Amino acid sequence: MKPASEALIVIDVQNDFCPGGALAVAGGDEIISRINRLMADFQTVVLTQDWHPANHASFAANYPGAAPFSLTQMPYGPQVLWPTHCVQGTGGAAFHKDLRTDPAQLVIRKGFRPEIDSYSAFFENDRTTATGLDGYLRNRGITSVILVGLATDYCVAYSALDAARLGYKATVLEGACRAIDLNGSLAQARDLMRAAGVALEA
Ligand code: VGL
Ligand code: ZN
Repeated sequence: MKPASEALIVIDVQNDFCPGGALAVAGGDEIISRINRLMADFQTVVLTQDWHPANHASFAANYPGAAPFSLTQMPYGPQVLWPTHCVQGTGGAAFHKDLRTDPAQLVIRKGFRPEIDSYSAFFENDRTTATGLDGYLRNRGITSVILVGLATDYCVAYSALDAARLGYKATVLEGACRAIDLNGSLAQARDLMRAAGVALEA
């Protein structure tokens, strides 16, 4: 068993990010059995759930003529326009049926405000609007977070970068993650994580 100061953060293991889903990540379902086993080692397990309203600003479908995976400019910076995914209450937003959810003490939903996306489990994409996860972890004496899930180069990386910025020891278990890898996003995310002091382990 890991010490009480370490938490496992399981990012967005939802149907829409798994094969057959609206924003499928290649091999997204391959990581689930390892994540289930990892949960047993941690006293604190947090799941995140991408949870968008249908009119969400990150959906290409909400911009006439916009192609999925194109880039737009938001007040908070550049934003990829995604295929419609993880709409609140839909099957696509549900956790994959094989993911164990009982061991988790907290589920953080994110991306629920129509006007702003939220890749990170800690802050929305303006990097300042808090989700509350930092307060929860701090109040429970957590100083180290181990991150797994989907996708390595978006929600996992943003969460790991914020964790490091907030002063947590942050480790990404890359073998328990899968990437979207859009226009070099995986290499860029890995470089940023390394530079921020995030430990990248297999
Ligand atoms: C994610 C793109 C859009 C992720 C979520 O979980 O990495 N990526 N929404
Ligand atoms: Zn999303």
